[in-house]
Amino acid sequence: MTLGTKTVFAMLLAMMAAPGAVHAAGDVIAVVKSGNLVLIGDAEGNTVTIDQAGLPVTDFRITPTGTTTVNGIAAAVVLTGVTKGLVATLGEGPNTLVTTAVAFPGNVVVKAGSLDDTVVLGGDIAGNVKIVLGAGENTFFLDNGSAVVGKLDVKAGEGGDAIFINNGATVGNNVKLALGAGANAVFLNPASQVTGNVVVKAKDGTDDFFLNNNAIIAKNLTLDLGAGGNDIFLNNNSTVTGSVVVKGTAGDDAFFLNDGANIGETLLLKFGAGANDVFLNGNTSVAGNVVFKTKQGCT
Ligand SMILES: [Ca+2]
Ligand SMILES: [Ca+2]
Repeated sequence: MTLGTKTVFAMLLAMMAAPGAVHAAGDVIAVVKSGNLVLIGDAEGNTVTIDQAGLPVTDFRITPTGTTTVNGIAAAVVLTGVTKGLVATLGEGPNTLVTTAVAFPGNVVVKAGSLDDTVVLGGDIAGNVKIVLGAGENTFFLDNGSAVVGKLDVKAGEGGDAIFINNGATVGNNVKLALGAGANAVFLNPASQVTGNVVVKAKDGTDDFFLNNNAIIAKNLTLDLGAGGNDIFLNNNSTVTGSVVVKGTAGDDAFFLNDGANIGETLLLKFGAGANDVFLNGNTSVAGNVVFKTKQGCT
């Protein structure tokens, strides 16, 4: 489609008449409902931070950044009476939601749209965490030293997503990451701990999984990574107390059990076709059986 000079001029006039439509600010409604802190974003990108610095335990401060407003104003809002968790529905994006040193007594649920969203959870969550990020290149961080007492579920669609359980962070129950197609990356960073199972599902695309130094998974690790050249690293002195099952299909997959890493039960690698590599390095241990299944190629 080509636009005539008159049409373009008319559009420019319309834009000048309604500057808000050109640089729409994006507003987040923040309320407390049934003990939950409820955030409702709009169709624009919304950026907000939540903290409790200097506030009573049931009070939360929501601070907008950039062009975002909260309840129509470009300044922090403090809400009181939060006795449960957080329900944030951010709408279309790109959205950024950050919590800093918060303590939520209940569950945290965050939903975002089809663009690139970022969610950073810092603090302690006494319940479960469910993060639904839609399509796009999404990023989720459980920040350093943060704690989720219950389960952690992250769902994302097409697009390369990155999930970080950062240094010393803990999850008290199962971690389930369903990341869809795209080049996804999952990091359980140094000294992080998951008390339950860790299950990662991905589709087409090159996926990477890192259980980094001294990180611990107290039950089983299951990686179902689909096609693409997937790389899996269980790095130095990391531990999976239960079994490790890794499934790939087409593509060159690589599995590394690095120095001092140990697996308490079975290691099962089903890599499908491709030039797959398996490295069991020095001082590593697998207490159960090691089973490697592939259609072709192995070094
Ligand atoms: Ca939004
Ligand atoms: Ca998204």
